[in-house]
Amino acid sequence: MLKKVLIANRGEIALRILRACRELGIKTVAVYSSADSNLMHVRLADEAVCIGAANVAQSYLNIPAVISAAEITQADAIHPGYGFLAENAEFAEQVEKSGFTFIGPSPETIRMMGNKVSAIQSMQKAGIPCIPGSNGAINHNTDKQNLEIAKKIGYPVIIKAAGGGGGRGMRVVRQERDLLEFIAMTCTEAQSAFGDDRVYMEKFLENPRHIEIQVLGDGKGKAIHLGERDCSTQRRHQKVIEEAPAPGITDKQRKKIGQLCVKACERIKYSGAGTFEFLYENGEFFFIEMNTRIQVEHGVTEMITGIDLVREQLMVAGGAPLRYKQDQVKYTGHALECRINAEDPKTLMPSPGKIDLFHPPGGPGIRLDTHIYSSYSVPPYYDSMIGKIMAHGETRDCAIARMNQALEETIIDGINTNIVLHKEILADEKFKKGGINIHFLEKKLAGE
Ligand code: MV4
Repeated sequence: MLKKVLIANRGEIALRILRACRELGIKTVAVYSSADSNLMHVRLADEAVCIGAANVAQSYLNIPAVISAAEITQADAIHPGYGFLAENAEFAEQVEKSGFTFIGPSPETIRMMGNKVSAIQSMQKAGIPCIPGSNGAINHNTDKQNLEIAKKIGYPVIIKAAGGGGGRGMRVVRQERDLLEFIAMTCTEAQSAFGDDRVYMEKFLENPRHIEIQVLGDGKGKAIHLGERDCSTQRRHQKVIEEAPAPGITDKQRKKIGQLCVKACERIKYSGAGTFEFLYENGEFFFIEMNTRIQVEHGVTEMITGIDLVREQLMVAGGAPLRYKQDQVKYTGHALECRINAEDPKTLMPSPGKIDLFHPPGGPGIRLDTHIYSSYSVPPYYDSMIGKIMAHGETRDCAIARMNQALEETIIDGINTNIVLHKEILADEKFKKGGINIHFLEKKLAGE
């Protein structure tokens, strides 16, 4: 079992990891930037090390500084959380070369999934349904070949950067006369953004939902899935609300796609928590990417399954087997998550500053994951997400009612937040009905 874990992150997820460590009797090391000495988990950790300046390049992305902190505190493992270094294969490799356990899959798996072309090829081989497309990079094709591929797929098509993901480096092509120019532009942008000019082509799905499958692997060839989450409520590729289960997905569909993901994980001896991202349209799942980290929205899965995903990450990294067999994974009720951001809900501009008063929501079925407290100052240097309110209930309607009340109870004075936006979404008839697609929120905000 792990004895001491260094938490290479900040904010609510750092606190979440600290809590899981405490439950397992694992000592904790917080690392923080000079702008973050007021963080709650820094106060609570057994040890804390300042690793650099406010700028992320000098602190949370500073690989030598993080590894040095693990060395001086004699930690035996590093949990990267999400964002920052969580999906950096180079980091995972250096962590292991320095003699520490990386809490996550192998550097090879992270690298393979980081390149979307190799991720799709590997998952297609493993039997995961993928979007009809070029089956690989198209950079070295002739113009004629690319025109033929697009014609065969059928317009509209989308050109995506192999090094992209999360909505970066993509371009939709609606007519043949734009194809070659748009491929060239996407290549140029991909080279400057990701240092890799490889691009690939897929059929463009007009109105999909974003549904993802949570998995856990023991790193030795055994894996389970924990069902799906619907993350379709997003704006500018930032998720706003997530829920589980996905409205309208049947037990039969869940079982089928879940089993395919498990098989793929077992094949690559996946270790730890992971997520298969799918677009879902007309009753079909299409793989787009795999995330090799714990995700922001993991809590909704925890609420409906009762399984602590961060504890499982720590246990598996310590060499323990998975605590659950697939038939022990049971789903109860419905859960929603509202991401609370320190931002102006109209302009989307970040709203850092001092929180004069914070009053958390509570009551049956409510979970709040946040690091904020009254008098905490939200620094301007990092992501604006300051917490997540989750609501669980027997039914989706019950979970929504509980979430409405939780949003009503929450007081965050001194900064702007997107709580008003959440209230508007929950009151929307289309949202209440369930099963909205990825364009719902942007259309709603545009007044459509
Ligand atoms: C797509 C797509 C439609 N067709 N691929 C955006 C983020 C990245 N993970 C993949 N993305 C998309 N890929 C095909 N073939 C539409 C999107 C997309 C999207 C996907 C998930 C959640 C929100 C989105 C918002 C805009 C576009």
